[in-house]
Amino acid sequence: MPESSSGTSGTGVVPDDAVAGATPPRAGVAAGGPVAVDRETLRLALVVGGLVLAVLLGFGLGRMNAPADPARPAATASGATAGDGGMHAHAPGTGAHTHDGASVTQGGGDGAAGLSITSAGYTLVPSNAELTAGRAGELRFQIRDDRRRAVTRFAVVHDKPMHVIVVRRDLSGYLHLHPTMAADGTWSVPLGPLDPGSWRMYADFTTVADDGGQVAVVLGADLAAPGAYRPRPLPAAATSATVDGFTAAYTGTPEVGRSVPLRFRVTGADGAAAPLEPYLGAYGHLVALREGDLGYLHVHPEPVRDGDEVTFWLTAPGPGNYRMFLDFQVGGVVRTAEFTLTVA
Ligand SMILES: [Cu+2]
Repeated sequence: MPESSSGTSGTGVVPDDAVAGATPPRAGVAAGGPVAVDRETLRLALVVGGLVLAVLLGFGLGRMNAPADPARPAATASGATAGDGGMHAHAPGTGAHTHDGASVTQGGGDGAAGLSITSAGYTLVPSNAELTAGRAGELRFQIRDDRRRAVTRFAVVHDKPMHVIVVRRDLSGYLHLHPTMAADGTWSVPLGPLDPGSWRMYADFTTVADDGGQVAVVLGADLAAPGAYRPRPLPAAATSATVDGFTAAYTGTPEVGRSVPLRFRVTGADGAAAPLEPYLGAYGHLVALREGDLGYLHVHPEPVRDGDEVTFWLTAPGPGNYRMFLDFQVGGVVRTAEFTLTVA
């Protein structure tokens, strides 16, 4: 079954705090300027400003009270719906997401996600930002809403309600984890021994609001594993990678700002196509992280294979180096092939 990829929430409900974007300009601005104004002019300016405000508010209220289109999801408190043509306000820092098929990019401004610990009214709160290098531990965190309450309603996307990526800042040591949630909204997952260094975690999830609206969010936070950190240089760019005797290779040339198909093929040691098994609702799962700021890219898989090939659609947000991580499953074992990609 085709499932919605994690970056395209079909409903695109706007969080309540998006209304902050509609804050009207302060009336006093109208009376500003270097020239001193007399009291009457100031009063007039305030009156005019007030009228303009009243008109703006009336317009906004009119929109809120407009008859609901039964084909659309219910309006949120901000009065915005997914069907208002992208003209509504978004909270600063809202990640890239989709409204009626049109991509709306906020915050980072270029389509990379996971650069912020708080976005779209949600905040990632790790319980243990410091880990002990070299010893197995546990990663625990909550997702809190804009009233500091732990969120407990999540949509299952790619077979899981929560996807966590952990990677060291030099883009080594990639882990793709699926924590479990306690009733109080605390997520936890065992974490194997980590090499010392500065690590980054991403929580990739879709919340479900009381009205059923869904918001797809990727939040990121730094984790520290104290110890002697020797960053590894990024391996050279390549379109094939070998892991445990399997070779994954792709064709396609990513471009800045344009969605381009990358077609992956996995072969076994004998050179024949490996019998890929569905994993996370697809025949592979691909994450790309940007060198320099560790911006996180959603990469959307085609739900069906094209012969032996699995296709992912990648939009490079800008030139630079990326590390791509392809999870695939053969014989019940999930492996990760890693590629360095240079986008000109
Ligand atoms: Cu996952």
